Amino acid sequence: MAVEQTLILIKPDGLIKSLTGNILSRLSEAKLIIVGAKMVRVSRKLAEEHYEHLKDKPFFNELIDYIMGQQHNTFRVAAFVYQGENAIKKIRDVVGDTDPEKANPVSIRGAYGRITTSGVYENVVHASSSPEDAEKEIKLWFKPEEIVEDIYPTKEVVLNNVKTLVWA
Ligand code: IDP
Ligand code: MG
Repeated sequence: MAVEQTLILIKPDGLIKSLTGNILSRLSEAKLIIVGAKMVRVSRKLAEEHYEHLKDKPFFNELIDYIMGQQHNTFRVAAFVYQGENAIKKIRDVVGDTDPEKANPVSIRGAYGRITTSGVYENVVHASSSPEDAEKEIKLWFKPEEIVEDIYPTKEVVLNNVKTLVWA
């Protein structure tokens, strides 16, 4: 089985409900290692790039507001990169289905998610769903220096006379 990386976000509803510790405990059941972790203030640009594949959906604008924290008045998400064998599926199993009503009640989304009256699924966490998505998402949310292992190729560029490492 291949060693994979996966991006986890604790969305604004997860933070405001004080579920951070609980979610991290649940994720630890997957027996993976954390190779990156930080708090992020989500710009509209980052939100739109992250959810680019959903831009034609009727709930897209609301989804962008949601991940930016507009609905919960808490303008941050917690971002983590987990690594290990079969990491993507192991984490998705603990996280549960996209729709909190369909998610297994013992999964994170089944236990803590809800469907708002306006329609967006407030499902507490994001988890990458394929190796391709994981790579795209991790490169979007993290700089190479913020990950404690060499997971993807990097290159050195000079920005304002300072040598900086970026994703190749
Ligand atoms: P995922 O988060 O399980 O990978 P995606 O299809 O990538 O699911 O959707 C991203 C996010 O958009 C979901 O986590 C959820 O918050 C929201 N979403 C997805 N599908 C729907 C829907 O049909 N109605 C309302 N919100 C949705
Ligand atoms: Mg997805």
